[in-house]
Amino acid sequence: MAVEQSTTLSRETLLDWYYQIVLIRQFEERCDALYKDHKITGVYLHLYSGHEAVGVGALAALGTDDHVITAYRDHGIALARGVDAKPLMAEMMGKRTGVSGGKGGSMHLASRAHNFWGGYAIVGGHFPLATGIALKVRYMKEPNVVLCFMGDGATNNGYFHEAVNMAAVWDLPVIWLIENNLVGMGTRIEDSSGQPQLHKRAAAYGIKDGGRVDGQNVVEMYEAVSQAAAYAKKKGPVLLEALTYRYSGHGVSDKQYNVREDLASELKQWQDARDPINVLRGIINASYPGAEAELKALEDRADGVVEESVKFADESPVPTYEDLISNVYVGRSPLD
Ligand SMILES: Cc1ncc(C[n+]2csc(CCOP(=O)(O)OP(=O)(O)O)c2C)c(N)n1
Repeated sequence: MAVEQSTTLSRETLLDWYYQIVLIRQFEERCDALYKDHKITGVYLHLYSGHEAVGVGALAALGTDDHVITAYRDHGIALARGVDAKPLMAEMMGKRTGVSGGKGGSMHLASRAHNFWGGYAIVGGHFPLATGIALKVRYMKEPNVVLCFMGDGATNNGYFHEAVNMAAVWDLPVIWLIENNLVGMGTRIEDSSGQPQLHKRAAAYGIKDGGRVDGQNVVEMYEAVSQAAAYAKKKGPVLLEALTYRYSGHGVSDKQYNVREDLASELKQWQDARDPINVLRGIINASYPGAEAELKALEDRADGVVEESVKFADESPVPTYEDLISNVYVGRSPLD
């Protein structure tokens, strides 16, 4: 799908996207610090830093009644979907006021109010759910679309074939959006995929190939997902690939970038040349020069929002025993 920059985007829209991208970056950097401070716990913490323009551009193209689902690199997508930073940070810290009651944590957070269905840690486990949600949309004759984010590595999980194929057979309104950051944990895409241009797999399922988009450019992401959504609602699934880069490795404990000079230099190249904040700054300066003071004010605003979210989360209580056994299949332990 050729991406046409058909829309003249307003100054207000571009500034709003700038704010969202900066908010995600600051939120994630703060999470990194809180993890190192043991305030956020868990085996992994996967940050969205570097990917921000993918989530912000893609979600700007959706309506509030559309559906969103993703894997474990989910905090940034939740913020871009409009989930408030306070319950999000509280969730990160496992607090009762968290968006999932403190029981989901970093990898399993969701918000029904936002049609944001999570947050899944089992790689590929959310693909059949995306197909299922889209089946419901089609069955109920709703005018909506399901946007399913995934990593490049996840496309080699068997669920990818099953879920994408069924969505194709039933012409379901799904956008399969691959966030190709070149690596799955420590394995390069060329070492795991026979066809590293992942969008080309669309041909195998007879669905629309949405092409490869610059995931560091929020405007291109918005345009591509807008076109994909229009197509998916009318005709069926679209497979879209966004090229991006993860700034903090697989998770914050990933030491590859500290010990491998080639990776450190690749990371630096992406940060220097393709950082989504700088790319958008360039677009804003080209279209609406003289916005420097406003951009700084937006950065300060994001800083304040993150600060408040940490305070809120810090002061929130942990879940009670009753909380922990609510909304689960088994109420009390048989030993009680
Ligand atoms: C079914 C399954 N297999 C293996 C894992 C371990 N694992 C966690 S993340 C990951 C790599 C996924 O990479 P990708 O989909 O590219 O996402 P990214 O981290 O790049 O965003 C693997 C293999 C898992 N969580 N689930």
